[in-house]
Amino acid sequence: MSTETTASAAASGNAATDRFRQSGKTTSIAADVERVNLLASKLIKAANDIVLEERVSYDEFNALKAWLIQVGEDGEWPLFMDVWLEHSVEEVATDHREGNKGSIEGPYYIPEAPEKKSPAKIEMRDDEKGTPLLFQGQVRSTDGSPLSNAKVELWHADEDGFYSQFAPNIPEWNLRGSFIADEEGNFHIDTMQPAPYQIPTDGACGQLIAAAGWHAWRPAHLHLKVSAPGHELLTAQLYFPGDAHNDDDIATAVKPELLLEIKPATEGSGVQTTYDFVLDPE
Ligand code: MBD
Ligand code: FE
Repeated sequence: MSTETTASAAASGNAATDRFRQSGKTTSIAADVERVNLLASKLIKAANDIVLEERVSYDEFNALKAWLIQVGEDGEWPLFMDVWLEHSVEEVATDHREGNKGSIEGPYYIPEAPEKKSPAKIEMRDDEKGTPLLFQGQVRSTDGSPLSNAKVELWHADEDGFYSQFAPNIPEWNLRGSFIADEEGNFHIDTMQPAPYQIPTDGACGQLIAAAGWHAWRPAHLHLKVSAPGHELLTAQLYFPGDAHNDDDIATAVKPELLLEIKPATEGSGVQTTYDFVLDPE
């Protein structure tokens, strides 16, 4: 198979790296000398403490150097950062909230997905594989008032665990959409149940996972960004009961409040779930 037809760590990693560079999130903090001094000094001290405590050898030092070089070559810094660090950043950023718990964004969000008015079906292939999933609910403020015309952005992997725009041969906006709720904040989205997701095993992050004897799995998940005027943007993930990796997500991004309740569909085949979001006023 050619590299054009096979998902590879370097292809998805480099796509995520390009996306990040274009995302507008790369604003410099270099003007804040004191803060950079504090954070960089602490990081370097933590690394030196490990070397001294664990008596790290030259072989280990050079293995790390080679591995760090490879992370860059595979474009896997976004993956590494989001899998092993973002959950703590998310915790700090949202611990003041009274409304909905959120979770990490991860490396595969794309802004400005096609907008549709709810009720709607997400973009998918005619022969999209999997179990149809009706995802519905209401968006409210912390005082209980419905947020009319709230926006629910949804993106997730397909039945094979691949994300459009990061794996080859998937239509551009497949399983990605931006849905406008009704006047009562209600949304109704027809999609397909995603599969559990294994982070790429053939790149530098996969090499670390194998070398350390870890596993590469994230439980099946829906990614969401929920927004309404005057309210804080909620970035979240929702999970499916019974998934083998809900308790040992490689990205440490599962919270009990984010577990869905899944029922058989009342119309047609597949399953359905209702999940209400509560946004904090700004
Ligand atoms: C994903 O789909 C994801 O959500 C995260 C956090 C990391 C890698 C792949
Ligand atoms: Fe994901």
